[in-house]
Amino acid sequence: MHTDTIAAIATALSNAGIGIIRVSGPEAISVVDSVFCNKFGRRILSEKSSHTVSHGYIVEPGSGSDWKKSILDEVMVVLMKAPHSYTMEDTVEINCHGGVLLLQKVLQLVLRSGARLAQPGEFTKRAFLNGRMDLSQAEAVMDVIHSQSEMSLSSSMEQLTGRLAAVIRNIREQILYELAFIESALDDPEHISLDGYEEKLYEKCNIFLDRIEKLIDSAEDGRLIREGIRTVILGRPNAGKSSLLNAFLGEERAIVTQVPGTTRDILQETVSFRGITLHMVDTAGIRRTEDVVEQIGVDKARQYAEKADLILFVIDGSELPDEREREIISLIEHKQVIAIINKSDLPVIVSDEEIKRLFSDKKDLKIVRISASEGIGLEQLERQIEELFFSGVIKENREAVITNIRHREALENAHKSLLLVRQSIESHMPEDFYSIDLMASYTSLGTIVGEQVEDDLVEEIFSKFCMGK
Ligand SMILES: Nc1nc2c(ncn2[C@@H]2O[C@H](COP(=O)(O)OP(=O)(O)OP(=O)(O)O)[C@@H](O)[C@H]2O)c(=O)[nH]1
Ligand SMILES: [Mg+2]
Repeated sequence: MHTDTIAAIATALSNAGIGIIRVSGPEAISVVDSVFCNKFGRRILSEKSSHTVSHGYIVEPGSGSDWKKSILDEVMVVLMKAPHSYTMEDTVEINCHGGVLLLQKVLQLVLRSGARLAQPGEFTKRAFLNGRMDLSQAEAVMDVIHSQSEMSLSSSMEQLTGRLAAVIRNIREQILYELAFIESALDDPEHISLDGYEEKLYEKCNIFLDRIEKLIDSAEDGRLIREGIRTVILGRPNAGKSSLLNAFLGEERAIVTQVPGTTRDILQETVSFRGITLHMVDTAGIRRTEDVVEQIGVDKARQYAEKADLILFVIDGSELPDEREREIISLIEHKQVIAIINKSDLPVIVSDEEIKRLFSDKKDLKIVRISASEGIGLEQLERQIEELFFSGVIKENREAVITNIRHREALENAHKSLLLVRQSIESHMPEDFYSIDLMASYTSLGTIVGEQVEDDLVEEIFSKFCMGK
């Protein structure tokens, strides 16, 4: 019944030291065999017996004697042959050492070698269909997973509204138009002529392909979905928030002046260091203000703070804290906070003890001293963030990362189908051939914006599962 091979990242996407990619299906062993070799560069997996662990490297398929140059990660590979696995199919689990980005790269390699990205819950669905568990057990697994990911799911939906969804809806509408046109012409050849239509459709396909390629490119560098730790810089006006953002970026991205209230609107940038990605938001300094525009900025700062994974609270070390600091603290009591005492190049009058007191002795409060304008203490700040991240206290937005992989796959499928349409036109196939691939492309794009019809009950139950389960 299920003849294809599926793969997904099975572990939480926080840079947790180890991440597992699970591959299941009749080709699982050969797929992994093409990207995995032992320390002598030999492909050994197909010779191994069930329930064994092999040590080796993930390499580009077909890298031959040059395999060492293409090493992506050092891994342990667990082999479980059918029917002695969770899905009761041949299953291979790759235990990677790298972080989130690396896991994605390895997964991409596995997908390119013949596996397909698993649907949410598909591993469990196979376990069910192969008789490993009954539906109620399967649903129980689903409940647990679902409750954990509910929060992050809503955030990924948020990210979907906007540019990406608009572009995709637009391409779909145009494809639908072409589909309807072909359909009508075939139905009513007397009134609607398909003369010269081939060239027109060919041109259209080129335009669609071009737009989809652009989306794939933007998925490549993470612009498609904002991923990373949602980090919000808060502080009173003039504390040095924008200077901090600029220091991280190494460029004058945000406007910095000595006038309090310089930043009016939020400013978002992606910052990466030591394998961690921060989605960083610079905000308007929080204070009471009569200025309408500034007030909107302050309100936005509050909203972003609420959704943040990490707050960087910038405090001007050369001035005494007052009610502005107290107000900010009341906003972020339940958040992961790093208190940053800035302007340490000036005579600093704020002590660690005072900050701790302001936070009512919050136990896990981290305090770092920096000078944003002089670039002092940044490394220490980065190390602090790194520590919080690797200890699992703050997490990367998992759904966004998954959504990103899923979108890319859907975009690539839509792209492939459109290439097939072009091929059919080139070889002068009958028009109903175009329809088939146009429809396939329409459907693939629909999975991104969630507008594809799901009528199968089992499909629906299992689609609520998380990836990799
Ligand atoms: N001496 C010193 N001055 C700094 C430091 N960081 C920022 N400043 C100065 O403080 C002033 C305010 O800096 P900004 O980065 O604009 O502060 P902000 O918190 O973004 O201010 P708003 O956008 O108005 O809320 C500027 O004149 C900066 O040059 C620092 O580490 N040392
Ligand atoms: Mg600013």
